Amino acid sequence: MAAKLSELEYIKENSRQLRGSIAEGLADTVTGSIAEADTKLLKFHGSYQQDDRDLREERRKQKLEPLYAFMLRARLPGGVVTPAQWLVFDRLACDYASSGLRITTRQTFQWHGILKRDLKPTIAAINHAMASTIAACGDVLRNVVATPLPQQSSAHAEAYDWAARLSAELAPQTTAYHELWLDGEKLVGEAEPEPLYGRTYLPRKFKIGMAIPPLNDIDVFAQDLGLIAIREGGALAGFNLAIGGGMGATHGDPSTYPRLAEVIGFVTPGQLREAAEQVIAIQRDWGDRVQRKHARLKYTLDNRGTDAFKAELERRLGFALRPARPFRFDHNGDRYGWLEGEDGRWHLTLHIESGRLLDRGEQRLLTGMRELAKVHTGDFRLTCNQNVIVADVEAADRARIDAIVAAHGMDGYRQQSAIRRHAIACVALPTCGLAMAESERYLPTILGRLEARLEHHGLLDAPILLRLSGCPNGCSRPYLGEIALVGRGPGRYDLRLGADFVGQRMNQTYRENVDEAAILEALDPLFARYAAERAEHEGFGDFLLRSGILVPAPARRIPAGVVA
Ligand code: SRM
Ligand code: SF4
Repeated sequence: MAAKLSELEYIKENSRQLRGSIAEGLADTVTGSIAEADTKLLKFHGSYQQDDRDLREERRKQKLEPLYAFMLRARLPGGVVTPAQWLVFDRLACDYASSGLRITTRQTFQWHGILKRDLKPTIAAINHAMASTIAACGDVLRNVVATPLPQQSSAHAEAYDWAARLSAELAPQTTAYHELWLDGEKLVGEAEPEPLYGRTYLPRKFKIGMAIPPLNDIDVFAQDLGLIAIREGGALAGFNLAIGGGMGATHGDPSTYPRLAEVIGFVTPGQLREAAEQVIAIQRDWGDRVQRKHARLKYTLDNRGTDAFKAELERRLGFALRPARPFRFDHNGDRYGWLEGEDGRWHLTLHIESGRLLDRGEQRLLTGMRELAKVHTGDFRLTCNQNVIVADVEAADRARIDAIVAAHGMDGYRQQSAIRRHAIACVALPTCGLAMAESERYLPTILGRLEARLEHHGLLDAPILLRLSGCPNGCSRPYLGEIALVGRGPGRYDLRLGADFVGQRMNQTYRENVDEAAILEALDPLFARYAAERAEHEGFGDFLLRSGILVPAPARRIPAGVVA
């Protein structure tokens, strides 16, 4: 007898292409929430129902329902935002959201704390600004991420265009989005067909990211489908395909695990769209629809075999993938400060702690970015390290931009310790329903304590990659941090160590379920040895392995095609 499909498969199947009873739920003024099944469908429209977890207990005591509000996520391929869009997004943050604008680890914006009655005007305003929230969440292809400097060279620009094209062309086709949020015509009768996704969409979320070597600033091996742009003689020759990356895991369940994507071959730009679509289609047909925990592409590959998947891909494509081309990554962080493109125009990368744009004391990030948007003639690029690039600036405008940056306390990248500049933290409490421990709110505290230890050992300039996640789902891609804290419970984390600084080796658990004192106690002697024994330019993670402090963990899969 066939195993019973997961509940969500039935919800999708019966949703009339993602409509469910969302419209009725939005109109119900008795509660701040919508029906449970509709919360699942709402994700496909780019929104999560949440409640303020700081207030849960208090409201329960007062016999009030939880303080429901909605998180909204934009779909911004490659993280590109025009100044006009920025001003709209900023106004929405001020009018409707509770905690400013939040740049995510997939280079887009989130707004938190939007009340049910404000959801429709907010989504409508985002669309009027020529952006969307469709498929920013849900079991579909999510926001396609790409190395965020398209103007740096013509090959960069071309690669970015491909990322934007995939994002647009492989998005769901349902008219439910227009109907619900943009007063589009109401569907009568049968739902329209979804050519790629069918009635039940994908078994699970699907992520595509494009990196342009030597920069792996999007963590290409953490994607379901990673595209490694290959430039030859300055021109874009095509893309290596890397499949099956993913970070999510569940504590205590070894059948779930983070996994790096494997390089399976090379396609020309002309073959890319078809190859990407067929990878998604095979995952649609082969992915596990019984256990959502095992539904990502990484598990499909480990269950069916990567060779079998590749053979099926080539069969459906009608051509063989070419052998992967050599590539080399040298970095997966952002490069701060000014950088000149091939065309003589300039790009300024600013550090935004945890991607949170808010006005706090001297640091008036929300206001500062608004002032920049009022005068900037290029555009903005959000990065997968939660930062922002003021892109495409004429040399003559640099001083004016610098003055606004300094006036609003946004020039921290000039003075901050290297560990601070490279730290990433997921949102976690109070909005994330899955958080087991603090992350974004804890980052400033743990950074201060780590900086004190690093300073003691003369390591303030060592660019150690720190990543914090409030649970093992891994939204800050913690398994690729040289130091990572993965939440276990209030104030308790797994301490993981030993990733490289290029996103090609995962870390391993060094201490399980420990508190801050134990974390600092474990790290201090390692910092001492690193300071005394490291080789020139040797990263902290690499040092821990070379010195024998850590033994290499058996890799599930080694990304092939890497030039050592
Ligand atoms: Fe994530 C679920 C936030 C990037 C793996 N993620 C969530 C939810 C929606 C919680 C939920 O399901 O109720 C979090 C909302 C928190 C909040 O209050 O905003 C959340 N994820 C985020 C963001 C905002 C983290 C951040 O601090 O920036 C990132 C939004 C990205 C975007 O713009 O689309 C974010 N999430 C990631 C990444 C990193 C990446 O994609 O590069 C990962 C690891 C890569 C991967 O997908 O494997 C990631 N998020 C997850 C998972 C684990 C999925 C799995 O395969 O097991 C969950 C849980 C789930 O899907 O069930 C999750
Ligand atoms: Fe929430 Fe966990 Fe993702 Fe952090 S890693 S945002 S706690 S789901």
